[in-house]
Amino acid sequence: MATTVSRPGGAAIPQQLGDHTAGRLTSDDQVALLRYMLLMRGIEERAMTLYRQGKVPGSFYDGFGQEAVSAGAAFAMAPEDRLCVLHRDLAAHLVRGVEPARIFAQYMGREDGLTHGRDGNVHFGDRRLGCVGMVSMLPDMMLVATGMAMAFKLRGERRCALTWVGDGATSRGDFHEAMNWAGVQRLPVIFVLENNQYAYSTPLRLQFAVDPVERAAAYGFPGVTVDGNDVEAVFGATLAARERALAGGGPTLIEAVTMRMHGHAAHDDMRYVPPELLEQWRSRDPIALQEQRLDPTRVAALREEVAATLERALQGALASPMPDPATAREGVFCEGEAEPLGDGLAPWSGYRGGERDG
Ligand SMILES: Cc1ncc(C[n+]2csc(CCOP(=O)(O)OP(=O)(O)O)c2C)c(N)n1
Ligand SMILES: [Mg+2]
Repeated sequence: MATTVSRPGGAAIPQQLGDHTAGRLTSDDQVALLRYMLLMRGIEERAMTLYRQGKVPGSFYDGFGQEAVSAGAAFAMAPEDRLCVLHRDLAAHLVRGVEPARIFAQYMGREDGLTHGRDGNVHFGDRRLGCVGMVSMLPDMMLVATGMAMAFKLRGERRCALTWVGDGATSRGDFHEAMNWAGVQRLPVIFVLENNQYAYSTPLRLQFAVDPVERAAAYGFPGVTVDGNDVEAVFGATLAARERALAGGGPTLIEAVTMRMHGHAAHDDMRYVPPELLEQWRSRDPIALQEQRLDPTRVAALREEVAATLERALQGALASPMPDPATAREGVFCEGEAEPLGDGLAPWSGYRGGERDG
């Protein structure tokens, strides 16, 4: 299926959708991808309400409209791979096995959250599931992912690291350092460039003169562009990049073209975004696109199941206590030997009985 994705002020990007995935995703996989996107959207919608009720301290960031980027990329990764998850990539945590109740609790600063109340909506990751929680300095997680990939190479391990990176973060020096080292060392790392048209209020045309995906060639590895609202296209591109990395082919930069449908954070009314641009992207909602591929009866049942799951999760999180203030200084710094990261879930059925067990 061929379609186009347009950018404001730029030429249309031709897309070849579905080519990578033909024959690789079962209908259960397709439903699973939709489920992760519905969970992400449902959690973030409910969390926005909690924020407005004053139950979420600090700021609130979401990835409304970008669900396909984290769900599709994380779904292509194996349990032993390692992920650095950014602020608009909630579905990646879900794919790796974080329960929705823990996410609600995290946002509300409760004891049962991933950080037990040490942080809120953005900086978290379950290291037992192979995820590194982000730090705010962007795009430092590219360097962390590159470092993990360097370790895999030095140890001769057949594993891959992946991080997401925003369009705005590509203008920083760290982006170039990570790209350069990954290219020189041919490291098994995947950079998913989440091109959502804006960095805070700055549109793409004020950020760079050359599309950053084209920079990959300058560092000696491929840059590919996919429709970031098509979860199967993101999955397919990530799977291909992972296979390349494991075969010793080195890194890939995947540009997922999408749109930030909400403000930078909950405080931002995004009046600087032209309404017609939003309308254009609203008609390409990633959840609606995936639903069109599936049996409507199955979709309806799934939506009901997700709503019930989220209601239970929310009630569970609301019942979670606030952390004991006396413990505030515990678990902030590493004491003693650091434990290695653990393996996460990798629900893509293609790993069952395949390379993982073989
Ligand atoms: C080094 C650095 N400078 C500034 C900031 C403040 N900041 C946080 S998010 C953001 C915009 C990031 O835009 P982009 O990379 O496109 O990601 P998006 O928020 O659009 O997903 C900025 C400037 C930061 N976190 N790190
Ligand atoms: Mg951006």
